[in-house]
Amino acid sequence: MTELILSLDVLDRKQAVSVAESCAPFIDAIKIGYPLVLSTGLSIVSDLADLALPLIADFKVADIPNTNRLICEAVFSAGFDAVIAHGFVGADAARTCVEVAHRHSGAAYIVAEMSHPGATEFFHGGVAERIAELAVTCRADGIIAPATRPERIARLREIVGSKAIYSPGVGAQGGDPDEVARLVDGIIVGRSIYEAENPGAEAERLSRIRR
Ligand code: NUP
Repeated sequence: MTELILSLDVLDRKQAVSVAESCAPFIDAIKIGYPLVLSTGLSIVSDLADLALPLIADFKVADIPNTNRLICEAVFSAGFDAVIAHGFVGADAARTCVEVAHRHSGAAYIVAEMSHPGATEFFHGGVAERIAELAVTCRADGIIAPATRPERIARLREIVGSKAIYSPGVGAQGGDPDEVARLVDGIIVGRSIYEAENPGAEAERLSRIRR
């Protein structure tokens, strides 16, 4: 069954908790990034803890190994279960994120190719493929690949095999959940859910169409 991951990019703490609560029965994890953490602080992690859902820190960590280590230690100490890191920084820096995650019994996912139109400027031409290979070599738990380009997901699947692929870009960015759900381990959905009149109902609808 393809997982459904809520991307909780709202800025208000109360709204974040209320959207998360209404979606909780229909989702498999919550992804939190800079917008929410910079608005509320890391205490949002404890506000969401009662839901007992895995929390993924989408900080796209992209620094030297030592700084990546410090960032990831802070992420897991705050109570997150997984972190998203960039792979273009190289194997040493990406591997540091994976090692810290695993030391905390958590997971690390490497961004192989991004979903927005501009991502093709640098990720295409072999770079995404090389990052996917790096994710395998570094023993990452999976990769992030674009729901906006199913053919690219299929190509990256050839490289990562049974490793998890999580895919943002469904809905607001144009990706088709039906098509993408067949190719990936989890779809990541933000605006289509939290901007809906009834976020819980939208999450329930998406949870039914996933394979
Ligand atoms: O390539 C990526 N594309 C992407 O949209 C990598 C990501 N991590 N994301 C994130 O997924 C993005 O920052 C946002 O948090 C979420 C997609 O949200 P939405 O387009 O469904 O609202």
